[in-house]
Amino acid sequence: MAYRYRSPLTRADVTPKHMYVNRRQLMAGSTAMLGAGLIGGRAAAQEALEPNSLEEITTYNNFYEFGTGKTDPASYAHMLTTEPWSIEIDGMVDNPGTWSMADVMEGMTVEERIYRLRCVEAWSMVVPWNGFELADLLTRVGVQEGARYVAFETLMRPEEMPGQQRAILDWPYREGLRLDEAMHPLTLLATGLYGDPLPNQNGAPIRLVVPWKYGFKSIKSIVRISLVEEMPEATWNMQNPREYGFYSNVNPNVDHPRWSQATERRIGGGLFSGREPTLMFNGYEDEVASLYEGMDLSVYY
Ligand SMILES: Nc1nc2c(c(=O)[nH]1)N[C@H]1C(S)=C(S)[C@@H](COP(=O)(O)O)O[C@H]1N2
Ligand SMILES: [Mo]
Repeated sequence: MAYRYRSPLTRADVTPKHMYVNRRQLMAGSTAMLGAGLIGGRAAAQEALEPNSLEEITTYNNFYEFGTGKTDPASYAHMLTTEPWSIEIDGMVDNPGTWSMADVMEGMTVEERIYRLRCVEAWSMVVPWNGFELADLLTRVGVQEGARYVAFETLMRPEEMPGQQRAILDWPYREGLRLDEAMHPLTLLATGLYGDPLPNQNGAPIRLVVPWKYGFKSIKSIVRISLVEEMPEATWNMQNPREYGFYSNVNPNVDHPRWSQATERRIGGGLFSGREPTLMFNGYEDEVASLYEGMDLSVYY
């Protein structure tokens, strides 16, 4: 287990589900398990993920709707109106329609999860997201028999997103997951970070977070979620299928055609810190490797 939930004691508005889980386990007197380095079957000696600062997380971004530079989103994303916001949920679902943010959030428990974010450009960050499992929303929506993929779309609004005034990408930004990936408990819909609402440059008001995949799979400012039978179009995959596969699982053994994926540069790591080795599935191998059993990951990259 290469990630852990971290105490949000200073972030009072987040429901820290993991805290009561751990406390309950401790109260059950699992001293023997602790001694053996196990809590609830998971390694206690797991690496602590120290999050990047809010400053780092909000000033070094990829959000091409606001330009291709790393600081463009911080400069221009304030132009985006995020209220009111609604999500079109359609395709093979029992309850299709226009869901307001209030509808989406109803009954959802927002918790904090600290995840690694590994960009395909070989830099990385650690981000304390606030969100809920995509699976919880999909369950409420009612996924119908025959649905095999989930497709996502970002807002198309060139007057507020200057990058969309140019054909940098085939707008709107689109992404897709296989249904089992979408239902995986690590897959989040994030609505905040560091206990506050999501800053626009990070994908307000709601964005996907899939921690074992390269950052570009984590689509921002979502306005449409469709349950479909066929593998959906994904922006970077369409743009350059040789460089960006549909799966885009973090994999140090499969290089990008133009650079190595074996290591990464941690943003904010300091001038003298070296590159770190990239971990299989970004460190979430124990949790997600089974999704890809029997697949040749150099073919399905
Ligand atoms: N709509 C949209 N979503 C997007 C992108 C984008 O350009 N447009 N960039 C992706 C890429 S390449 C990365 S690395 C992450 C960055 O997320 P962050 O800015 O919150 O760190 O967002 C992803 N989601
Ligand atoms: Mo990225």
